[in-house]
Amino acid sequence: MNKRGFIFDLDGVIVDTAKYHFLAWKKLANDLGIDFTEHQNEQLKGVSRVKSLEKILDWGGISLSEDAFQDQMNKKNTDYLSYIETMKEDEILVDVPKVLDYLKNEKQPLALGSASKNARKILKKVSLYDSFDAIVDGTNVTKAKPDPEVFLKAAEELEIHPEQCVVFEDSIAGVQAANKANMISIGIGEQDVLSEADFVFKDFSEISIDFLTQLINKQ
Ligand code: B16
Ligand code: MG
Repeated sequence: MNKRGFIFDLDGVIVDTAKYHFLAWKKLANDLGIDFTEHQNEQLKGVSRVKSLEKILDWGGISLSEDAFQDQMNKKNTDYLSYIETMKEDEILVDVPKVLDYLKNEKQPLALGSASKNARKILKKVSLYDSFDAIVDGTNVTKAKPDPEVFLKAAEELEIHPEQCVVFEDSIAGVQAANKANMISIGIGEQDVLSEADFVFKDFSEISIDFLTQLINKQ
């Protein structure tokens, strides 16, 4: 049996926390008098907390002292954590368990590759912490997506060559990171947004067992 490394992004792929990031960033931006659109939000997906705040301030033409910057970062995270505090298994996105169970059954190594520093906390909340052979998150990397560091580290931990890895991603930055790592990129979301991905599906309900079998056996 062929072995591939299957790497899953977290926010927007496994759980719908992308909507909570959006709400928290929008509140922060609006409180600073900065407009914040869905289109701008798209550019923050998969991007680290620091880089996201830098971008928002840049859009608003605002500069902050180091302390004030840190205060805003903390504020955003406190707000975000208040949303995820009550998360349960029912916030796992459609058919994610079907795909994880199938790959596990086929003895395929599974990793999480997320930019979030809250990833482990969220996985525990939705009882998926033990579903992965490796977890690489925002606490383990120094370079943010689109840098491929997070996925290359995940591949290393799984002991699978990057070219034998498959990445599921909902963000433009994450798809670019997977492509830079020479991995197969699978976009979860809209085709026109994630056009750089090798394959795009609206969600996991569109991913068939046949497709996964072909991925495993692809030379
Ligand atoms: P945190 P992912 C990313 O997670 C989110 O997409 C992005 O919106 C967020 O800013 C980033 O994590 C950092 O998250 O503030 O929780 O450390 O999509 O790579 O799983
Ligand atoms: Mg994501």
